[in-house]
Order: sequence, then structure tokens, then C-alpha cells
Amino acid sequence: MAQVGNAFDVTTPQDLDERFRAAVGELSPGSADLPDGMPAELVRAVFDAQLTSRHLDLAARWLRSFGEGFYTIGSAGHESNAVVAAALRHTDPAFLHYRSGAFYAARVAQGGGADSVSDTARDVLRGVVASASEPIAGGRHKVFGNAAHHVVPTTSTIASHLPRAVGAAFAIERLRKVNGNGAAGPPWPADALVVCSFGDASVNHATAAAALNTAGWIDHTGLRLPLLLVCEDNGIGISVKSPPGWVEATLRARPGLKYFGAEGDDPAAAYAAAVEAAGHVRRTRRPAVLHLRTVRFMGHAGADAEVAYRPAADLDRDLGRDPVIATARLLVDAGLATPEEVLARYDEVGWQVRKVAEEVLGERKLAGPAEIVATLAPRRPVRVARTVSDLSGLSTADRAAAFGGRLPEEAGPLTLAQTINATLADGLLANPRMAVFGEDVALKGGVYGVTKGLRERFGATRVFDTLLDETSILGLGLGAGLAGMLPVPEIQYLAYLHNAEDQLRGEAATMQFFSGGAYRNPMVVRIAGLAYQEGFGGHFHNDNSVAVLRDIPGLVVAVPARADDAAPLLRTCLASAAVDGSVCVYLEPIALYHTRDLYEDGDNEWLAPYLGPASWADAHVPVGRARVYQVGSAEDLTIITFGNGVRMSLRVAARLVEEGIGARVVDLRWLAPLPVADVIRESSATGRVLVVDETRRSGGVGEGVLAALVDAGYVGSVSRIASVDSFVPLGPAAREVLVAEDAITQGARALLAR
Ligand SMILES: Cc1ncc(C[n+]2csc(CCOP(=O)(O)OP(=O)(O)O)c2C)c(N)n1
Ligand SMILES: [Mg+2]
Repeated sequence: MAQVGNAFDVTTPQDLDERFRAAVGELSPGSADLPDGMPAELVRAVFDAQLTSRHLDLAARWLRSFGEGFYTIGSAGHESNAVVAAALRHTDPAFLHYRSGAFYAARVAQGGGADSVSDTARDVLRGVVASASEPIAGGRHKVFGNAAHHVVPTTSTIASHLPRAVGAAFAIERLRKVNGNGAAGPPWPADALVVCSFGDASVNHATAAAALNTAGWIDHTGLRLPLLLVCEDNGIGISVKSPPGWVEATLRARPGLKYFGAEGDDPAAAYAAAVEAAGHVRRTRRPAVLHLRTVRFMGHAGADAEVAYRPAADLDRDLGRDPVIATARLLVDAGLATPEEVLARYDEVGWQVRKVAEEVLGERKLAGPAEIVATLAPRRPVRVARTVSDLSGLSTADRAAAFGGRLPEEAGPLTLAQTINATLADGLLANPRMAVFGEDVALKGGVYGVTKGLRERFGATRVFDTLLDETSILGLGLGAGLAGMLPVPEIQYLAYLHNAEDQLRGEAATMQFFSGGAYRNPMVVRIAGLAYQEGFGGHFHNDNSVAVLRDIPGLVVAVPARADDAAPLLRTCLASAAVDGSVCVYLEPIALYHTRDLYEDGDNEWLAPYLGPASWADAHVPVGRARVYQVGSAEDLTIITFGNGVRMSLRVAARLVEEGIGARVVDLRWLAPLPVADVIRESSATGRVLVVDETRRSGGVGEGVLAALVDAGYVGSVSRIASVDSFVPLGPAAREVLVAEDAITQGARALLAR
């Protein structure tokens, strides 16, 4: 053990091991009473979980030492979190911090398997060695996750799991009401609570601040939220100390959150605090935070030399607060075990863990891209189509009631906005677990009236206004989807997606990938976006950038340009979310919401009648299928576009016909996955392609179309009209940067003149 004076300059696995043996050896057996409510069995179970976790950390370092382990962030010093698991039920969904290893071990033991030490070790070490047999992520990441134990995997992005945990707690309460409609129960019992752990530095993250605020806000409105937040406070985030007292001050200051505190090196008191906190949450269905003070051993991760930034005295002090030694002391003080028996158990667990480490290190790793992406976003288009066609049975009487006596198919031609409204209503009617929510969607019915009347017809449980925070809106969707709802959150403007984007990218899109499909977040995120609003808004209401959505693996992005596509595309998204757990973005072109005309004023050509359920099967549009308009001979030119570009291109194509030029206009309809087969076929049909892309030249949709053509070996001519790499300015200047009809016309002529 390296020593400076009587302090350590770095804590190694050997230090921890030697220190444990020495400290236990010095204990003298006693006959003290166990604290009230803490039976001997429970202390033993907590101790076993702590030992398992400690030895897993040591094993991870051992595996790393010869290149067979790929993850060394450990739980050593945090093992007091085992008492939190002990205070909860096996069926309480848990979203865990990466140092909640002892919680995980205790949870596995609660599951009642024959050998919980080996079972835990196998789960965790398969993650460490990236084994394809790892039970939840299949070697895609080292996570704590196991559906059989109701542990939902979390990502490494600090605090990003908190909004989802809020959403899951919200949904558990919401589903109690929905179940009154006869729907199946949620995956968790109705009296479950959600537990979510995180570190002390994480408290400061915007995402954590959002979740803590949202939990308090929900409570303040009188709604119930059975959420137990657990801050595992080791006083430091990598190398940056949390200012003394800050974490407690900020957690205590949160309106709506009841604060409980506990010291990790006092297992009896920590357990009592956890029981009290959990009891409060379960009984009152109101959120609470348990501030569990821990220590951190062996640095942040394997390669972290703490000595560079932590005074030796700090490390020494932490070693005096080892939670595993504290539980050993409790056992010995109470006469439940002699020091020798404690050490014997320590070694026995150590051998079991090491044995599993040796077993798993040679296991097969993921092989090849196909296996790796197999769990990313599985799609079953036939089932999706069948789900849509099954809706033909929707009762006319129910629909008449839901639509206030006037069915939308009898209302004459509708706008894009009216069609989306009617489709959402039919969706809400068809699926009692579907919920529509966001800023201003309920009482007001949306900034553009798209959700008008839905709250009146379906009630505030199904259609509701949220607080103004996009991170929390998406988080509610993530948690609600996990809990078995079909969430349809709205992001009011595309520009405001960006500050919350990680909830889509890091959380939603990764869930099936990191959980082998055991957990899914079916979700259809409606986003109002794209440019060309006449006389309104500037950049933030006319954002024309979707680059941030285009490269998220597995994400579905639909853009309906007109009413008769809006309904089938939305139904497909809803069905795909329900059937395959797809994460879908339904991007609504604001400028086309209320557009009525196509070629000339009053022609009403941009409207379309709404089709009743009997026609939905025929009208079904699978994910990734484009729409083709043949204009004139349709032989001279292929225009590939989407959104506002469809209307502009159709207008241009109509004028080109007068010049004797026949064009086919391809509406991509899906920006992800791109309808590559349709694009190639329609491009090859004319050999001349004009990409009309209202998003930016850099990172815009057009880049993807051009790349698809090149990849497919397309050999014809091709050119691109795209918007300028700029933010969209206010007023008429917007036209200077956006794709305009003149530019499309010139682009077409230039292409034909080549
Ligand atoms: C959003 C984000 N930023 C940065 C990181 C890199 N990082 C990983 S752990 C960590 C410190 C976290 O400290 P704390 O919340 O106290 O947890 P601890 O590791 O101490 O248990 C940082 C900065 C990250 N994972 N996510
Ligand atoms: Mg910390």
C-alpha cells in the first residue's frame, strides 16, 4: 500500500482489499441489538450485495489489466445504495447511476434466484467484457439493466435518464385512470414507485435541473408522481469537488420534493432513511429525494490517477468511511458473524465473482454490423400495415360521438392542419393508451389549431398541456412509452427541439439498441417546422434544419406535404410506434397547415377529403415509400423534393409543361429512412435529377439524396437547389436564403440544357 505519512496517495484494488481485511480483523464480536426494522436476514442480504459489487469492481480492473475488460467505472464506496434496493420492491422500476452496482446486486437477490452472487456477476461482467450474451445490451454497452428485475438500462450521458424517470412515474399514475377504460395493465404494478439514482455533480446538469423542476411542477399542480430520486453524493465529479453543502442546499430548495438525507457509512440509519423516503413516496404518490452521502474509491475510472487532483488526506478520510466495512461492523457488533466469518464470506463471494469473470471473458463478442444493429430499430412493415387495416373496424357510433356528431369524412375537403387533427382524434379513439401533450396543445388547441378540440373530446387525462420545457416534454414521452402508453408529444417549433435533442438522440433512439428490445419507447413526436410562413417569425419559427434528425440511427422522420398524405403517414407512425416501438418524428410544415390552393387562388387543389376507416388499408403508406406525381409526359426530368418543395415543384412542373417539358415530382415523404428504391427508380426513368431541398445546402436532406444516387451507381445528370447556409432572417429577406420557385425553374432548364 503506497503511503505518504499515514495517508494514501492513490487507492488501488489492493489497498481496498488489504484495508478491508485489516479493518474487519480489528473488530470484536458483540451482542448489540440490531436497529428496529432491520432483521438479520436483511443485513446479511445487504452485505452480500455490497460484497458482490465490491468484488465486481475488483474483477473489472483485473479483466482490464490484461485487455479483456472494457469498462472500469465502479461502485466502490457507493455500496450503501444496496439499502435503497432493500427498502424497495423488486417490481419498482429502477433507472440506475453507473455506481449503483450494489443496488443492482440487491435487486437481483430480491428476484429470488438460486445464486444471486453469480447471477449478478454474470450480468455485470458480461457487460464489462462486451459479451454478446450480456442479458440486456448484448455487449453493446456496459449497463445496469435487466427486464426480469425491472432495471431499465440508462446511458452514460449524465442526468439524461432523469426526465424519463419522471415520465415513467407520471405514466404509472396516468395508467391507473386509463385502465378504467378497460386497457391492459402497465408492466409495473399500479402501486409501484420509480427509483432513479444519479451523482452529485449531475445535480447541476440542465437535464437534471429540468427533471427536478418538472417533478416539483407536477406535484405543485396536484398531480401525483411516485418518484424516488436518489443522489449518490461522493462529493466529486471526476476531479471537480461539489462545493461543501451545495448538493444538500440545492436538493432541499426544490419545491415539491421532500428531502431525506443519509450517511452511507451508517447502514442502519441509511436503511431507515430509505424506508422512510420510499414509504413516503409509495403512500402519498409524491416525489422525494434521498441524499445518500457516499465516498468514491479507485478514482473516477480505471485510468484516473486521483493523486493528481485529490489531496492524500481526502483519500485517507474516504477510506475511513467504507460502507462495506460499516456493514461488516454492524454484523459483528450484533453477533451475527465473527470477523473470521465475515472474511470467509468476503473471500467466498470474491471467488464466485472471479470464477464468473474467468467464464465470461472468452465469450463471443458481437460480430458484424448486421448483428450489432439487429436490436436498433426492428421493423415489421406487414404487421404495421395490418394494424392500420384492423382499424377499419372502428365503430361509426364511437367516431360520431368522438367527432361531436360530424365525421371528418363528411366535412368536405380539409387542410393539412384539419387532417392532422382528425387523424389524431381517430388515433385517440382507436388506442386508449395514446396521449397528446405539449406546450399549448390542450386548452388552446395548439398555436396553429392543429390539436383544437381534442382535450374537450378526449379529456385532460389524454390531451394535456405541459410545462414549458422540451427536455421534460420528451422525457414524459420516453417514460410514458416505457410504461406502455403511446405518447404523442408536440414540440411547438423545430428550432426548440434542439435544446432537448439529446432526449431523442441519446435516450429514445438508443433504448432498443441497449436493451435488446426488452424496453422500447414507442413515440410519435409531432414537430411544427420548416420555413415559408408568410409574414411571421424569423428563424425561430421558420427553422429549416433537420440535420440533427437525419443521422440518428433508427429514427423515423415523416414530412407530410399535403392533407391526403398527412393522415396515412401519421397512422403509419402511430402503428409503427405501437407495433415496433419505433421512435417517429412527424414534421409538420407550418406554412402548409392552412394552405388551400395549389396552382391559382381559389382552386382548392391543396385540400383533400378525409377518408373513413374503410379506406385506410388501401391508403396505407409504408415507412420509406415516396409519392410520385407525373406531370405532362413525365419523361424529361425528375424533381426530388419534400415538404414545401412539393408544392413549389408541382407549380413549377405545371409551367414547364407549357414549355413542353414533362417532369415527375417525387415527394420523399420520409426523410429517414429515405425512400432510396423509389428515388433510384424515378431518377433512372428520366436520367435527369433536380433535387429541390428547402433545408440547408450543408447537412440538408439533399446531401442524403445525392449520396443515395451515387451509392446506387446512378449515372445520369443531377443538380441541386438548396437553401443558403444561413439562419432564416425576418421579413421579406427570408426569400433571399430559401429555395424559391424561380430557382427551381432555372435549375430545371439548366439541367435540360446540359
Ligand atoms: C452530459 C455529460 N457530460 C459529461 C460527461 C462526462 N462525465 C462522466 S461522469 C462525470 C462526472 C459525474 O459526477 P457525479 O455526477 O458526481 O457522479 P460520480 O461519477 O461522482 O458518481 C462526467 C463529467 C457525461 N458522461 N455526460
Ligand atoms: Mg460524484
